[in-house]
Amino acid sequence: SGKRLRVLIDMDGVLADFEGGFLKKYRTRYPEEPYITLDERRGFWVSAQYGQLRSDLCEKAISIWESKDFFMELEPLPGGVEAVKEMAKMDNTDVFICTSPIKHYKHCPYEKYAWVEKHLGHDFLEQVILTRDKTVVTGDILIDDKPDIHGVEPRPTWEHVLFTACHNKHLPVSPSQRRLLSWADDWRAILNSKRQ
Ligand code: DGP
Repeated sequence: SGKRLRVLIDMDGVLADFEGGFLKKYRTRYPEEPYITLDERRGFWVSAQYGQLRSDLCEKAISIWESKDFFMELEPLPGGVEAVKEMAKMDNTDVFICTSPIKHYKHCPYEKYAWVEKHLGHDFLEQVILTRDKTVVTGDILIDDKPDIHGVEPRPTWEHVLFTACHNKHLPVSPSQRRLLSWADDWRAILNSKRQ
């Protein structure tokens, strides 16, 4: 085979259960307030949908992921950690975790590293890329649950494979965009399709 395959994997909504962790902590902190079930989630931005429900709920939602221990305590999504470990052992394959920290930087960047160390091991910290602009990172594939990924580079090198999440599962699939339905789906076939 030819050159090495570089796989970029998003963290929140792909490896770590941001949506489930958010809802659990929101309901604990604001037990009297209305909430949006995971089934009712639409759109990538949680705060936008809460703001539509009632304008003051936008900042209440934000307060959840800006809190200490929010990112650290996110549960792994089923099969994700195992898939990343298997992928990283494959021949001619480089795996990086490519994740955008929130701009409230007090806890999030530290806790993202701590999460990777806890679930993937200390050595895997070498593979972490924190960036607010994923278009400037080169790779063959980006597995990410955000439907629209834009930045300063108009022609990113990677193919964006949309990872299915509660907020994007109802979106019509454009014929040009491939999906990974979950980590039980055939991610090996997607990787192999990109190998020379
Ligand atoms: P990424 O999944 O790498 O694209 O990172 C996006 C981050 O933003 C992730 O931590 C989830 C978080 N997020 C989700 N909804 C909202 C929101 O409404 N506002 C902000 N500021 N961040 C959000």
